[in-house]
Amino acid sequence: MTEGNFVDYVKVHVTSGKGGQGSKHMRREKYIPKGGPDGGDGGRGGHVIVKANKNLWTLYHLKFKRHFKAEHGEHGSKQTSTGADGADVYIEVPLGTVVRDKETEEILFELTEDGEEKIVAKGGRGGLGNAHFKSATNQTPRYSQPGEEGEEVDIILELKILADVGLVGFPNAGKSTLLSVITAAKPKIADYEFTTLKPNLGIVKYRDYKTFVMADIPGIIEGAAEGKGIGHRFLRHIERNSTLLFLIPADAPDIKEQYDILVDELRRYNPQLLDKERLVAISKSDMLDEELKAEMKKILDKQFKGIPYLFISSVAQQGLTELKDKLWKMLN
Ligand SMILES: Nc1nc2c(ncn2[C@@H]2O[C@H](COP(=O)(O)OP(=O)(O)OP(=O)(O)O)[C@@H](O)[C@H]2O)c(=O)[nH]1
Ligand SMILES: [Mg+2]
Repeated sequence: MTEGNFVDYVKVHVTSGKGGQGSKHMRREKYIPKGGPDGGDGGRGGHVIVKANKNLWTLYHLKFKRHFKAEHGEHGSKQTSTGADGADVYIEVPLGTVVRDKETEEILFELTEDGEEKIVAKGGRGGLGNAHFKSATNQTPRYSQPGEEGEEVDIILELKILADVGLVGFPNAGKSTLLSVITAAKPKIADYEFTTLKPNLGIVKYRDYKTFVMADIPGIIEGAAEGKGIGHRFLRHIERNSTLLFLIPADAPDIKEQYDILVDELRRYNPQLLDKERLVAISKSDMLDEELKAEMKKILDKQFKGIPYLFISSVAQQGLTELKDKLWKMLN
């Protein structure tokens, strides 16, 4: 997935179909002069349905298609034949899509499982044909019901990525490099801040065909929760991850301080993010020799107390198996 194709927010206009009109037909056949009412019911209007598809990762395919309209139901006809239902229209979305009413901003529903579907605009009911209205006192009703109107609504589709592990770190911490090394994803990597502008996803393949999904989001800086930098716009993409992997480079002036800033930004954005399991990876530790590492460990053990941390290097491929083992354990 290239960055320009990542779309996580779209507005669409949806209209369901109107129900078909019930028929007012009277049966007329050669040898049955007073056949009575035989008007059939109108068909149901088509629904507009939002459906989750696990093969989709963004809302890009909806970027240029902003209107969805389902068919009307057909009218009823003679011989009590019911009109056909209008065809439903499907809007396919990735797992983790939240659907809101544009006007009220209220969340209508979220889709989190493959194949899950929800009606977002209900097709109108078909009207009853006159055959239903025959009674002892009225043998020849000449009326039928009109079809019900369809619904029309503007909705917002918003994606919150459903990854197992979300990467959290300052810009340039080595997040994209890690993703590129332990998954097949090919994110852009460079020695400057805010290289990543849109989230990247990768599938980590792990012992005996186990897999989990990792999300790399743009770097977070102090003040992100208030809108500084760009990472805040993507913080919602870690709301659904079950585990957060903090990445702090070994050459950071103060590792624990960076960690505290990141935690604080998450808390300010959404305190529930802190209920997730956390693991800290000290990245780029190929830059440390064993002696320095041992010294840092002494300090970090005290600073991090119960918080699990480990040293990794994506470039030198160190600590990556241990990292995957730890993440897998946390996920299961
Ligand atoms: N020595 C060393 N350098 C690394 C390692 N991992 C990443 N780097 C370098 O760190 C720089 C930043 O790497 P990225 O992966 O782009 O960092 P990022 O966290 O994705 O940065 P943003 O997208 O800007 O948030 C690049 O120059 C990488 O080559 C590592 O394990 N060792
Ligand atoms: Mg990056």
